[in-house]
Amino acid sequence: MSDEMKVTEEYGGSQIQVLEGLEAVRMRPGMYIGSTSASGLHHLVYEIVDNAIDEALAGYCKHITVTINPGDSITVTDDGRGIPVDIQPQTGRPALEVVYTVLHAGGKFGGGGYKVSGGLHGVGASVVNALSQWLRVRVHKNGNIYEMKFSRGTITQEMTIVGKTDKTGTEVTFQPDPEMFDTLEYDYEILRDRMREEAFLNAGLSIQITDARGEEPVSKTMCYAGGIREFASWKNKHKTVIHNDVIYMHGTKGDASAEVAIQYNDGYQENLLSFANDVRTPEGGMHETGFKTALTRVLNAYGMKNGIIKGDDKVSGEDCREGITAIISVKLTDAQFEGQTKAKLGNAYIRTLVDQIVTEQLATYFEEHPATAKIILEKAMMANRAREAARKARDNARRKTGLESGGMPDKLKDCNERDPALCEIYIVEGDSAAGSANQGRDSRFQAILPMWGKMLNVEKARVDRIYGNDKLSPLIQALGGGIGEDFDLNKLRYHKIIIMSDADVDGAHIRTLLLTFFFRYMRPLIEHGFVYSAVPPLYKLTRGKKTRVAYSDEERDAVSAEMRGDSNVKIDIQRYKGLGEMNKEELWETTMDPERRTLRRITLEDAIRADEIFTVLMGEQVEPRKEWIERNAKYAINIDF
Ligand code: TSJ
Repeated sequence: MSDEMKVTEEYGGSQIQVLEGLEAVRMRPGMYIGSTSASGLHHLVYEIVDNAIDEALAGYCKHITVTINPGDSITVTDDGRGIPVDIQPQTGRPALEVVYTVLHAGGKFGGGGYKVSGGLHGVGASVVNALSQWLRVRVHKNGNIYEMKFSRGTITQEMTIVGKTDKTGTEVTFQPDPEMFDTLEYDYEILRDRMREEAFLNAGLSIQITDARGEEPVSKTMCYAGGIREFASWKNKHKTVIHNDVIYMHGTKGDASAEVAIQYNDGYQENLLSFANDVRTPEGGMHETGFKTALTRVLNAYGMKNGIIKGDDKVSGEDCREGITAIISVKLTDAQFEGQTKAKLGNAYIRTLVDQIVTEQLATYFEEHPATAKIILEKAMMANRAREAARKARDNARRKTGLESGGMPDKLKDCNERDPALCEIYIVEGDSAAGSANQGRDSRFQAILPMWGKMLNVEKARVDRIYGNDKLSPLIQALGGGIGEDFDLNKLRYHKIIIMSDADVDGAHIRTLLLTFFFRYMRPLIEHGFVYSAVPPLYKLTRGKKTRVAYSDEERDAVSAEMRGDSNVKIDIQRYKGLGEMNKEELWETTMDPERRTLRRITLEDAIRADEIFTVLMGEQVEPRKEWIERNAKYAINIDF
């Protein structure tokens, strides 16, 4: 009690509130910056930069710099008007002081779920001040340089004019408080990536980030005149896009604005990035909902109107978003963040705004760019067919394979072992190779499944025909884990699934088909590293009664030289044309014996590549297929995964 009295004597009433406010921040920092780990530490920078970005949004600032100084203090500067320094009538204090000492209500992590401020952000300066061991701010304004200093939220130097200037702007340097944070080390890449995002989201704004901690400073300046249009193409930079122009739409309603940029690539991933007031909203929310609804509606309407979609062939929302890269950015003064991590935008009027913008402007864009519209729509219809086919295949698999009854396909030569972790299944191309594999295997733990005794002409067969017919049923049945959404790794009967096919074009096709199938319908198999490619030898070398094999041209030459030794005897070299040429002993020794074989584990990247090749090879369009084959003709023999 007496302490409080003393404070009352020394400070005015409003000062007590100030200290109590900032003390609250130091008592529960997580409430204000999310956490006191690395994420919270970096958040301090974002809070300060937000203020400078507000100045840019107001139209007064073009360039922001962020510097990590030696010792991990941070300096942020802008070339805006400078924080006001005049005395506020309500408090009788300089506005600059109020900015740093008065805790603003709410905050993204606060209880209210609101951000309340004149600008879009700019509530966090006092929070950063409270959590800084020291903080110094300099304002260039009115021809003067004003300076003020703080320690852990309290003033250590009142606002003072320390020099003259002909510029305007704000410069802040702060040292995060070691008493408050678990870690004090800034990660340059994290800050750079976030600043890049800010630069994309605020077209024309230049942000320079510098790491001045090392011998040589590292620095990057980011400025994108095209804003989120460039963001979308940047996201696609390692992808093959299916239309060159980024589709851009924007609009405003009252204080709120929304913009959307779209570009499709030839992949299957949905790459949707949404932001509210430059803050990522990974859980989506009203802006995403508005976008998705409108996109689906516009694509279907365009397809029906132009006779591309007939009758019941409507494409679903998911179909419309296969291969999409979309940036959605909305700005509003009363953003409500909801959900577990306050990462979901709750303002319903934003849904209406985004929906309106996309409905009107995307339809117009499609009218003006029919070729692009057609490409996108065809991709969605392709996605729709694949989804339909997968559903049919699933139904078929359920019916025909009687997963529940546990019936096994006739062609499967199963192993005796029952523990899936110890079991292997070889998927073998062709009947003769399967014959050798059957006789050569160790039947205790190795199962053999022959497939495509007579190759179906995969090159001509369409996606839905392959999945729709029963060619894959025995495989689904043998593996036992089901398919698609129902796939269950726990029911899998083998933990090594080994594709054994020839090193020729047909073999490559079969691997492509199988990998694509696994990738699309049993992806966990690949993610868990259960799929392998057998590596059969390419050459057999014979000297008298001695034979050896080689898996590559280099090895062939080395082995040949070794076998020949000093004598000048002839070594017979035979190239295996296919697995079918090997007898059971040869196959066991070179390709199946766990002690001697080589297996290549299939990675997700391998599968993604297979999926891409498959799409081109099996797709509807003849031209891309022809092009691909021409482009890859010289490699076709070596397509290998
Ligand atoms: F976080 C912060 F407050 F410390 C901070 C603020 C940090 C940085 C790097 C920049 C800023 C900041 C604030 N830059 N520019 C401004 N602008 C204003 O505060 C400002 C200037 C003029 C007027 C006016 O009406 O004349 C109004 C405002 C809000």
